Amino acid sequence: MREKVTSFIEAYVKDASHLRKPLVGFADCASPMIPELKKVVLPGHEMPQDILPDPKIIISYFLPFRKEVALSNVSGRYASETWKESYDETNRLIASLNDALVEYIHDMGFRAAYSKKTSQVSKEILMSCWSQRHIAEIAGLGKFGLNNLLITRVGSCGRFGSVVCDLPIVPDLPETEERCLYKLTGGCMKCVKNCPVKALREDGFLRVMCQANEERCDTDICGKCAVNIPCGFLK
Ligand code: B12
Repeated sequence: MREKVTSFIEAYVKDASHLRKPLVGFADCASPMIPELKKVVLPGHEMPQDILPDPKIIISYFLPFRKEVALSNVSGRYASETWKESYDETNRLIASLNDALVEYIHDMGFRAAYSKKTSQVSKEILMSCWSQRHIAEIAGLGKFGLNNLLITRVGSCGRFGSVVCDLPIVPDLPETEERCLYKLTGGCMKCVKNCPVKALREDGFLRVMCQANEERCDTDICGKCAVNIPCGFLK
């Protein structure tokens, strides 16, 4: 089952020229880390059972960008055209992949659904009621770095999606290996230096400041903290 789901996701995105091979992880819906999300993210964070009755597994996937996408966004104050296009294209792909994956799981005789609450709650509450990064962390896909992004074994430059299901799959465990150089050595801080508005700091991330910059870009993006950093691409 695990291989079937992974192959399905790989095949679905293989023609997307801005992406590399995806990573797929499987989170246990019974993990004690899941109820914690109501504390670490928002009290209104959805539980898997809010999405699907009697859920077993959350399929979490990472769609890593190709190096060219990241390289296009290194210089300049705002996001490059290629970065913006890749952002939009990947968001569309995540939506259609989720629908296709749900149908594929139904055809196998199982149930599946996904959260519709993945956008930020509002302009004031810059968090969502389904935090893809936290779900991916529980699914063993990576660990948070100083750049506030989840660093997977292939890097942090890319986007996450997820689907809740009742497939009989043995879940993955959260990773223990740190990949953030700052956390490992106290050095690097390239992501902090890249932030054009100093929203990303050694002592934390000011999401309102980050968002304000993005509004000025007239987009929902900037992404300078995700490019030209050692953890962007690891394999
Ligand atoms: C709201 C939002 C924003 C807001 C606020 C960002 C934020 N950090 O919350 C704004 C508009 C500013 C934004 C900006 C960006 N975003 Co955004 N955003 C989201 C969204 C919709 C919800 C995020 C959320 O709920 N966060 C919950 C809060 C509690 O989490 P948090 O702030 O990260 O804080 C936790 C972690 O820091 C964690 N943590 C645990 N251990 C450790 C250890 C260390 C050292 C640190 C620092 C933190 C940490 O603890 C904190 C509390 O729980 C998600 C999609 C989704 N549904 O998940 C995408 C998402 C997080 N964004 C993403 C991206 C790529 C970006 C940008 C690079 C812009 C772009 N697309 O080019 C920037 C990066 C900013 C940054 N460095 O964080 C990706 C992240 C991919 C990745 N590899 O991690 C996501 C997951 C979208 C996706 N589908 O893939 N985003």
